[in-house]
Amino acid sequence: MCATCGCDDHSRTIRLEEDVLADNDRHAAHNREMLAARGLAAFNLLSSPGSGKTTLLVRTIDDLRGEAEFAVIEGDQQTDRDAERIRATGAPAVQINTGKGCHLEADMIHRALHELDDAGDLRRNGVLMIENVGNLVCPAGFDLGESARVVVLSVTEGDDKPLKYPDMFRTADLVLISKADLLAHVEFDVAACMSHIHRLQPRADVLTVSAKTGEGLRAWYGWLRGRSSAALAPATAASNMAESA
Ligand SMILES: Nc1nc2c(ncn2[C@@H]2O[C@H](COP(=O)(O)OP(=O)(O)O)[C@@H](O)[C@H]2O)c(=O)[nH]1
Ligand SMILES: [Mg+2]
Repeated sequence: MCATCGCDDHSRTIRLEEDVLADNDRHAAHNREMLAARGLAAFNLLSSPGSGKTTLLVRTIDDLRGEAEFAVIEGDQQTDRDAERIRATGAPAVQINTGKGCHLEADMIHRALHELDDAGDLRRNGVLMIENVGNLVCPAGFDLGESARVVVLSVTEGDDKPLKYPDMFRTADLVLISKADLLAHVEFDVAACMSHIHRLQPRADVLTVSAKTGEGLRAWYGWLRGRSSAALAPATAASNMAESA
């Protein structure tokens, strides 16, 4: 009997967790090789449900049309509603339903990559967007082989979320504070939120955006270009951006 939590075999639980994560890391490394071989930049979008990930992806694909070739992997517990929203833009999308699972794992991404590849949808030097399952806890622990992690936090969720879900924000390369058009209607202190984020991850970039009004999207596209130089050519950027703010 484990003295810490009273379970039958605590050490076995920890060993199993370590095995699962080590196995995931092996698949993630393989995904990274596969993406690098094709010159693809891959972004893992993480957030709680409803923060605006799919809406932002749809607008990004529309605004950067002609500049970048996007492919999308959608993670959800059930339904292919988000993949359908992406396909409506003309971009290819593979839906992964995790069922009882609360996060995407690297081997799921590996299978989805092959599905996209077999269909001829993994364009050389393109951009792969991975929308993770809405959850601020579990997805933080699973490397998918992405180039960078983008955590989306909407202003309706409260500025204290980085403090409550530190693992998620500690692994962020970029935090998008979304639904900025609602700032006038909710109590959300952007400066305080940024300070919480930077205490956890000093190197994280933070941008305030609204997929509805277009506020901050120029900076988001600039960040994407910086992280996927082969895929997004700055020379054609200005003509394709529909910044309204
Ligand atoms: N006001 C406002 N609503 C938004 C914005 N982005 C998304 N939404 C709304 O938020 C809800 C959830 O959006 P969705 O993209 O499905 O979130 P996801 O679950 O993170 O993919 C929908 O009702 C969207 O219309 C935004 O920038 N401003
Ligand atoms: Mg979604």
